[in-house]
Amino acid sequence: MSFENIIVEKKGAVAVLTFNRPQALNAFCGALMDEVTQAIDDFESDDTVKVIVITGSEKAFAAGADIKEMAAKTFVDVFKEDFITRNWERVARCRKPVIAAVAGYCLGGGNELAMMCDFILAADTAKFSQPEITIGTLPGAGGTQRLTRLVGKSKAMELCLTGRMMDAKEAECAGLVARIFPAAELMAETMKIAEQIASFSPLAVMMVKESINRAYETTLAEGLRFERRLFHASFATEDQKEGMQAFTGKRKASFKGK
Ligand code: DAK
Repeated sequence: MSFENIIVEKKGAVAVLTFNRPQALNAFCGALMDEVTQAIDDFESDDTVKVIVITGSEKAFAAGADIKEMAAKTFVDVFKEDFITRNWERVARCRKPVIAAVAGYCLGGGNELAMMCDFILAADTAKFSQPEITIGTLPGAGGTQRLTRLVGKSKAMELCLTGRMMDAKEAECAGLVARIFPAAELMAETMKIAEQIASFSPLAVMMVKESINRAYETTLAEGLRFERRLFHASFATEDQKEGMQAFTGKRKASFKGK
């Protein structure tokens, strides 16, 4: 499939998906989200892709869902067609690690999509907000839920009720962002981190991802049991044998995903 609103590149084991709708600051129209869904499907079924990076431009990761596309819709329209639910959750269901590399505006649905990724790396120019309140609505793709889990009730409430923008430093202190880099170094640093993750056992990587995500869905006792079972299961893989033998033999491990 050829894409009009995103650019997809493979750099070794890392697939990079770049939003490419500069005329609208990468606002997410339906066509763009369909392309994101298709691209993630493609990456997921390609065994040579180990890690996915999602990014935008220097000016904007994404300025949110496309307001012009949404503006005239009625309640009946959005309710009947289950508005944009169909193609919005694919990133959150991806089993491979997904990193958001964010520079510039990361607003509304843009921030919600970044939060569906496994972690966010930010340029020092990044600005985050949930501005839906300023246009008479509220976050619709997890903003009130994922943001609250990441930054806590008080800050999520203040951000969603005022719609104000938060800079990268504040976002890092609050727990939304994992690390910050100078804007000019964002992609190089992101690729280094992605390549490092891609060099590990893809099975262990998937297990880590499943286990951490389980922490959001269950009690501590259940989560610990889940982690223990996955830990035990990792001993059924060749990669665990290879990793531990390589350590003992003082050589670099070569993981096969088996
Ligand atoms: N939608 C459509 N066009 C947008 C846009 C957006 N969100 N953001 C910017 N643009 C367009 C502008 O209209 C302008 O187009 P032209 O006028 O040149 O044709 C162009 O991008 C450049 O924008 P500006 O001229 O405004 O640029 P500035 O540098 O002056 O300002 C800005 C940048 C980011 C501060 C400003 O553009 C802005 O405030 N944008 C709107 C931000 C916003 O409110 N975003 C939240 C949208 S609501 C759901 C899933 C998701 C959602 C809901 C439901 N479900 C699964 C159910 C999400 C909702 C949202 O994200």
